[in-house]
Amino acid sequence: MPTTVEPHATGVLERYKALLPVTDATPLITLGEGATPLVRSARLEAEVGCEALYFKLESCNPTGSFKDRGMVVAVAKAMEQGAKAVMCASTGNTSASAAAYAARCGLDVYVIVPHGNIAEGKLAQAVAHGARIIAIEGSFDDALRLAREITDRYPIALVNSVNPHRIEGQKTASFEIVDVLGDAPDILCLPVGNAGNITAYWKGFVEYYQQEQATKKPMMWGFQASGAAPIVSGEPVPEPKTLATAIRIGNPASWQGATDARDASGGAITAVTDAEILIAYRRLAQDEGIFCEPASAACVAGLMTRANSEDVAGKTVVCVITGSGLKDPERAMAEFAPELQPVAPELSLVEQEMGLQ
Ligand code: AN7
Repeated sequence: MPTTVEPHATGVLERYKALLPVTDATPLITLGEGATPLVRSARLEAEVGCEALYFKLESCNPTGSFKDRGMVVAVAKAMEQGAKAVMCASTGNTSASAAAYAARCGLDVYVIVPHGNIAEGKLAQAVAHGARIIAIEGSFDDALRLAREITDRYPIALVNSVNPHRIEGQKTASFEIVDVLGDAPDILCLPVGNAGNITAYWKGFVEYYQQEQATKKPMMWGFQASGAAPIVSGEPVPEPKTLATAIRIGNPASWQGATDARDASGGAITAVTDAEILIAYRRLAQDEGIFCEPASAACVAGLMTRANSEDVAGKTVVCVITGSGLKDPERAMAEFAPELQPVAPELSLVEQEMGLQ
């Protein structure tokens, strides 16, 4: 264990304060984020053909996504600077996380979302935490432009990943992976939307390497949905489309960070189709016991595809499960649910339903 880290401390700020922009004036707020499980694959590993495949279960964070790691730092720094309100644009998870931390800290919170393209569980979280929700007839990219304009004009802190404190917090996931594996993995797979997370992971791996906590850095394999793949095509997508609403983003704010991570790591950012995402979503749920949201499945879909053309033999691979399947129950029901026909509470009918007769 690196000496700079307090593994048993609660929360990202306390645990990694030596490696974060924490000052004496930073409130060490927490909802218990971070220290998420790194779980080895039960079935897909053999199929992919790598030495070891792990899933980093960021869905186990307090609001059910990786956003909490960055949000706790962004909100703490906003409070340190005297903010009374925070704001974000969001495809859902950022708004859920911002709403939770703002509620806990007594801040007002405004979230601006693309109407009709945010999963129900995420909206429910934002509503429950008392966020002021502005739905626009536009995309996430429109929402982010507006959030930037508003926060330029009013004393409201912007807590999207364009806020560098978000990136600082999110880089701690890399530290955890190295701490658990004893070194960096060979390949890190993750979905790419606004591209803050790939930027953050890379920053974390580079810092740990520089501090000699790791002997290598992973290749960064990022995956976009084919209908929302601006970094793959090299130009913004005016009307991004994918059922993975979390990554339905046409002009990522951290574009440069993503391409830097890709190029410096010898990695790649490629596209996966919605059909491939749904296959991985099903395989994770039914072969691994991991219920994630479709955007998270994109990186497993991508790994399964790339493993056909790239040599992964002997490699240790980590896939980041960015968000919980509970976020998007409608997708799960649409994908898996048979029409339920209730039967009378009689043994023979239950046996019949179970296929025992
Ligand atoms: C589950 O919540 O952009 O590339 O506004 O929710 O860092 O954007 C969410 C993104 C991957 C992509 N997986 O991460 C938002 C938002 C899940 C996500 C991503 C998101 P970035």
